Amino acid sequence: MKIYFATGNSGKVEHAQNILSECEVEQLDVETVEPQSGSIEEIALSKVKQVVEKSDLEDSTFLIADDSGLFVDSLNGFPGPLSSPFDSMVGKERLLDLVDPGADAKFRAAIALHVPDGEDRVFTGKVEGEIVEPRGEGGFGYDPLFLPEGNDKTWGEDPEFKDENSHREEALIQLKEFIERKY
Ligand code: ITT
Repeated sequence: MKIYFATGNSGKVEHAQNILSECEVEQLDVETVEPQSGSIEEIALSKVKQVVEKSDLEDSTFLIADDSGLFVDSLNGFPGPLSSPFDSMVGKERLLDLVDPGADAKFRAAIALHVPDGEDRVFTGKVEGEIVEPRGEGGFGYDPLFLPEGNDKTWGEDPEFKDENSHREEALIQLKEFIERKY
């Protein structure tokens, strides 16, 4: 089975291909407008809907889109769905102007699936941890600032550990189980 992944981030596609090993995952880099919403589930669903409407996809197409972010508990989940603009406009390290090291936070991912013969669905994943002074060069985005619960290395220091224990990994495994059950 072929699944299109609507994203500009090729790392997300590579990760999905590793998990969805029975499928062929192909990147579809179509511009979408992210609605202003506090819900990554809603944003991921909106991304697939926009791509289905915009693209000339066949009726048999399976399509996924991901929305993800870092949610700081004491900031009511900020930056959350605004993680990408906060980093590009202000800089991710500036999160430490808003909270002290040790602040509870979580990474969350939502992956929306469009199927040809049914309702769109969302699969989610979450990893709890805390914000620390940046450590490590690995991973991307906020990885150096995130210390997952039960580990003494940030995701920037230990990207291999992250790969197997991430919010996106959890959502992708649920997606894989759903596809295996239904198709
Ligand atoms: P697409 O929207 O095209 O899929 P993107 O990279 O812009 O790609 P998002 O809109 O989901 O993805 O933005 C998520 C932002 O949250 C991303 O730019 C990072 O700053 C941060 N983020 C999400 N997942 C992350 C992870 O696993 N590690 C580090 N930062 C992450």
